[in-house]
Amino acid sequence: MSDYPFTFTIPMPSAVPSGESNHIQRRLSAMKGQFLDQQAYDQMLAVEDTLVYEVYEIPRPHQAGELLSGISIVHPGKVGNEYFMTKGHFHQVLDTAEVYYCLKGEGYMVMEDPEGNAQVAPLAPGVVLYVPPRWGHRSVCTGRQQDLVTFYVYPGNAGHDYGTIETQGFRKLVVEGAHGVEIVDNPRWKR
Ligand code: S6P
Ligand code: ZN
Repeated sequence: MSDYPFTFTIPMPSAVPSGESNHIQRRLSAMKGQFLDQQAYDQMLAVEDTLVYEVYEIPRPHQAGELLSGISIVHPGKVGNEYFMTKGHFHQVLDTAEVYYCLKGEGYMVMEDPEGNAQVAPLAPGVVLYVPPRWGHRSVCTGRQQDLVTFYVYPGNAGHDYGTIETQGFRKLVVEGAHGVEIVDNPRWKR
């Protein structure tokens, strides 16, 4: 890990950052209970433990004053009619924000605050999304064949709270409907 100012590049189309990074891979098996259609999930998993998304995190100390940045890549696919997505989280230090810059693909950022206010923002190349403090967030890839690739930056001390989302998911789901992508209410969600 560099103690000096440093640069890196994000070569396209791979979007794998040059230089040192922590590569995290999340497969279907790591997402039990996250997709609404449990039967479709079990059937898919029985065939293959598909790679759903990857993160390349630029290594920095997880402490206040630092910025954590990296690349998030959500692969195309669906479980039932629900598009592949990240697990999603609130920041453990709830009062910390995050910026996403979309480099490639198409999709949405599904967000909500602890009071249950929901927002779903479209992502496309060139879109910068500011996720304010307190808003949980999950990225969803709606492309048929293309990855959703975003660059993110957030405070080093933010941490992750996955438990709240694991319990009942986000208020909104992104699914393929009769006429394409639809944002629908999550029937499992309770205030
Ligand atoms: C971290 C930031 C992203 C996500 C990544 C994977 O605060 O929001 O780096 O970690 O998109 O999502 P998740 O929900 O599995 O951490
Ligand atoms: Zn985050």
